[in-house]
Amino acid sequence: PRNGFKRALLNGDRQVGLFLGTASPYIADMVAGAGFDWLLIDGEHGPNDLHTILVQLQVLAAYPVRPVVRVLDHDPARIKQLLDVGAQSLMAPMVENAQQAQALVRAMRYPPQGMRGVGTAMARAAHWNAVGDYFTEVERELCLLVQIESVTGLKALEEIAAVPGVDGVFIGPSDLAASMGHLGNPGHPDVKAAVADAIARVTAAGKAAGVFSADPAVAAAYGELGARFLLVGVDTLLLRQAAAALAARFTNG
Ligand code: 3PY
Repeated sequence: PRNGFKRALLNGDRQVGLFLGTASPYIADMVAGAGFDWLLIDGEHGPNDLHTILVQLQVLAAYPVRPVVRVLDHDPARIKQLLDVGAQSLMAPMVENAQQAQALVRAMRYPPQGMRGVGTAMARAAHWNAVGDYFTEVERELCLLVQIESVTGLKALEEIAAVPGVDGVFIGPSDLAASMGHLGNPGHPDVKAAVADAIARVTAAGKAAGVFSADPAVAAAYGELGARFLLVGVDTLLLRQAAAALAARFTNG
């Protein structure tokens, strides 16, 4: 099927999204209709495994919202399994040079362009086959977002963005803050300036820029600067904040 997330990025349409950090299909179901354009199933920091990711993808398939899976690491074997269960859009953390980006592209492609193995236990691919030829469609519809979130990565931004098969570059403010000596303070003015500069450079390179901020004003400002795919919140934080606010009404004073 067509990858609506990738099309939106190519069209220059803004995509506003939420982190799914709980590994829960119930939470995925609850927020799927909330009005976000995309949801990031967090396989890097969330307590996910292949099965929890698969179940969330199955739940989200019933909704127009577009799922993206953040991978644990760059392991081609894990990437192969995620693609085989039907993930169309992947986001890879901690990319610091063009070689790493190229390896991610190769992990997502069949030979001769890449090194993805050809499996037959492809439940979701079978679904793709129902509407077209999987091996042709997969080349067109798979989407790769790479994360730049270190000072080293920022230095190599242009070479990373230029890699064919990289559809978007996501700047990770929390890790970038840590890398810049401001651990825990992604709102530090130096970090915000570095993020703004990176958004401009990714956009100038002709690729879609993405970024996260749980502060809506900061997220909106990054959007004004040209970030095309935004993460504006995290399910875990929303639940924690709402629960704490409700409890406080009855326990404080
Ligand atoms: C970061 O901010 O470092 C991210 O990867 C997004 O949470």
